[in-house]
Amino acid sequence: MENKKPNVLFIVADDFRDFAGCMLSYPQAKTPNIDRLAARGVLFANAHCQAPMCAPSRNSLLTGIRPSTSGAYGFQPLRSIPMLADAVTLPKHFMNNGYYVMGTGKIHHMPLPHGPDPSEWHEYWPSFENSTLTFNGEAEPKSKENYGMVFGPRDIPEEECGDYAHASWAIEQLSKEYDRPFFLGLGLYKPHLPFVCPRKYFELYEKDKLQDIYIKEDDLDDIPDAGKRLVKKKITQYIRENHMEKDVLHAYLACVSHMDAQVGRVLDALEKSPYADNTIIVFWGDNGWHFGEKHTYKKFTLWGESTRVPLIVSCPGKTQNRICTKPVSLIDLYPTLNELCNLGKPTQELEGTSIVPLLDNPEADWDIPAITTHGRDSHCITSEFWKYIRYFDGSEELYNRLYDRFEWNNLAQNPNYAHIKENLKRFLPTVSAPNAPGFTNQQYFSSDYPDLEHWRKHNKSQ
Ligand SMILES: [Ca+2]
Ligand SMILES: [Ca+2]
Repeated sequence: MENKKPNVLFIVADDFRDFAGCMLSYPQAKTPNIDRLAARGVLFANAHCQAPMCAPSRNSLLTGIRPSTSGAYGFQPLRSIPMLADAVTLPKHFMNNGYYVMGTGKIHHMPLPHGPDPSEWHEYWPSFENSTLTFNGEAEPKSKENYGMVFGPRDIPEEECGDYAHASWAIEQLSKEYDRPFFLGLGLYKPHLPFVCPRKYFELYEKDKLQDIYIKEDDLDDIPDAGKRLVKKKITQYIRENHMEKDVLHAYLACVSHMDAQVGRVLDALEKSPYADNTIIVFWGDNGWHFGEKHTYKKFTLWGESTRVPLIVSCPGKTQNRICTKPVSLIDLYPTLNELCNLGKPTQELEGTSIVPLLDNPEADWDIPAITTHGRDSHCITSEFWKYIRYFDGSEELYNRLYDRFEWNNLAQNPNYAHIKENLKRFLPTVSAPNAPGFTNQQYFSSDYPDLEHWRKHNKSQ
């Protein structure tokens, strides 16, 4: 086995913010299987996506190219972006290096034309045209009135859920024999909206005992207009007016546990398979989610709730139950896997950095921050202790992550921290590609900010 290249099990969960139990961001979250994966790997507690939305986050990870370099800031299909049209994606790179490459579920943003395509995967289930299954119970009224907030328990057998089916297919592949190493991608659609899943996962939690999300009433007062314009006013008001905060949180946590259970089934299958000792496991979430923090819901911001994601890398014989607080990025996975599997030199220049040194020693010196981009020229730089945001209009935010973990106190205008700001600014991308066709910068900054009076009244009445 010594000389054999390792297999790769590559698992992504959609819209899964830092609510893995082992991350302690929301300690009541029940993710026993992700926790046990963390116990045999390195849990990156300060990992960030390159864009706080599905398509650009995944396109950047899959190509190793930053949104600011490619112009892929929005929901454009990967191959429609001129600079990415011929990029060798991560699965394709494995294919080029003699791997058997197979996938299921949501790994690319959507089915074709977003991807996956037959040139880069040997097999995709159920098909290249229909890559992600959803179950019948999800066909609920999603309307303008409810802002897509469909949630609640469903009385359906778990076996009929999309993610269950995707996991089952992955399990089946783990029972087969291969004449070469494999790359197996599993894209789980939960906990993405709609927050619906079998009732038993709702019953894991007592809604009334769920810990409140920390929200600072005047949190937006020290935030520049460009930041306020990221806030989703209407959906936030809708949830607050209808007193649905805890229901939404409860439903999300249930979907997290449902997704975690599918991860557990696949981990069990791998452990029982002949591949247990020679398979690298990577688990990641593509972007975060707000639950009212900064008076917004969903993603699409540069604040920590949107940018921070779970990331676990487990390499048999190499990693064991360690937590790394150094800043890392999803874009680092391409060069990391390239190094771990000793593949050939990647075709295009990769903009991430291999985090293998942090797998060897999670406390190694590391001065490369994580960079997240939302629309052209709006970036967030996250270091181990600081966070700096610079919007397209030059306005700024600066937070001390060590003493202000909720990013409440914007220090950007405080002259005492000017040197910190200057230091972080050095990492702002120097390339600023125009938006690739199909998206404009305005689409990222369309809403106005909420009427906080409304929220204050609502809070007092509770
Ligand atoms: Ca997503
Ligand atoms: Ca604030």
